[in-house]
Amino acid sequence: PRNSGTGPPATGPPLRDCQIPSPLLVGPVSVHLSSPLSMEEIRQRNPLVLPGGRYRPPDCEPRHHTAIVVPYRNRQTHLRALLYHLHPFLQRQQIHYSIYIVQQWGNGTFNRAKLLNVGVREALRDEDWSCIFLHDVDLLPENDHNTYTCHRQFPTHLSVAMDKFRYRLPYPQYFGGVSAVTPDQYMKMNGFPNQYWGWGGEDDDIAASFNFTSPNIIFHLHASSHRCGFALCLLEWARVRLSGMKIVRPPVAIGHYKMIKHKGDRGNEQNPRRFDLLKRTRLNWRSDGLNSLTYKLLSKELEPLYTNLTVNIGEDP
Ligand code: UDH
Ligand code: NGS
Repeated sequence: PRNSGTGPPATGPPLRDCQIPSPLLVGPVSVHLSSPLSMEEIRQRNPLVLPGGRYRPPDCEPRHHTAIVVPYRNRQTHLRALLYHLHPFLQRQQIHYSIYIVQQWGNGTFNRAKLLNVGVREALRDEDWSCIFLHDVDLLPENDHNTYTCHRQFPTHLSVAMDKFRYRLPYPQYFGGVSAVTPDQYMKMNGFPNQYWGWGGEDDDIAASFNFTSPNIIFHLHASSHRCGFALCLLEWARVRLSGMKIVRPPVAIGHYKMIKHKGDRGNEQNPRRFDLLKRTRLNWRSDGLNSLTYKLLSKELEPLYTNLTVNIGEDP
């Protein structure tokens, strides 16, 4: 059978390649956030999704193989909204994909970037994915022309126009929300930092190149009362740039996302050390990342709509 999981199909005549762009795309979609369906109802609406949240287009050979990695703890309602929305969205794009929820075990301080590292490593154990998406659970794409595929050369930042930032970037170097890398790009930048426990800064460590030609950043940081004095913002380089790459983005009209509103999470309070860490990215990026990642995978379950990885990533030292 064709849809027997990951990897090339075993039997049957060869299929034609999927068309680019997919003829199933509809463009802008309205995203409703009220009372998401149950997991069972979502499963019924997505009959071609296989255990582990895997999918392969049934009638053409996909050109893209994308793993979606979601850092996660205790956001059930958001997770249902994401799955309800993302499965049909990705199927319309005719890509071969799988959704990985990387759940931090325990009540210790949350660590988004470390969970992303775990997700990338575990996803690549399953399959030779050509692209890996790093996806917050509360962001729903609003236009399916925003394809979940990677740029050949450079990391991509997708969530360039979020409703909460009035559909523009909060500051030019913002890299939070939804981004994507190929395995090669990920290796080149030594993955993501493992040392950012709590909220903030880990996305800037990956991509932001703070400088003073960009008053928006300083404005943004002050306006949102983040402690970022003049000297502290003098962060010249982050790992994407240090590893010789730059960031690519879709047009603002296409990179629209709706964010599910919520309060800050317990266990993910602002990290007071983030600015000190950011000042040291240039020194630390080669030694902190993929090559220093340690964790214990506690379970891996193939749920009907996603692969559930529960992981002990240790505690903030
Ligand atoms: N996440 C969880 N559970 C948590 C914390 C974070 O699943 O307890 C995941 C989730 O995928 C979320 C992502 O990590 O989308 C980023 O979390 P975040 O709280 O940093 O970012 P978000 O954009 O919220 O969701 C920002 C508003 C709260 C900030 C308060 C800081 N003053
Ligand atoms: C910056 C944070 C980023 C964060 C962005 C948006 O200030 O991690 O705000 O945050 N950087 C630092 O704190 C150094 S948001 O408005 O979504 O809460 O992603």
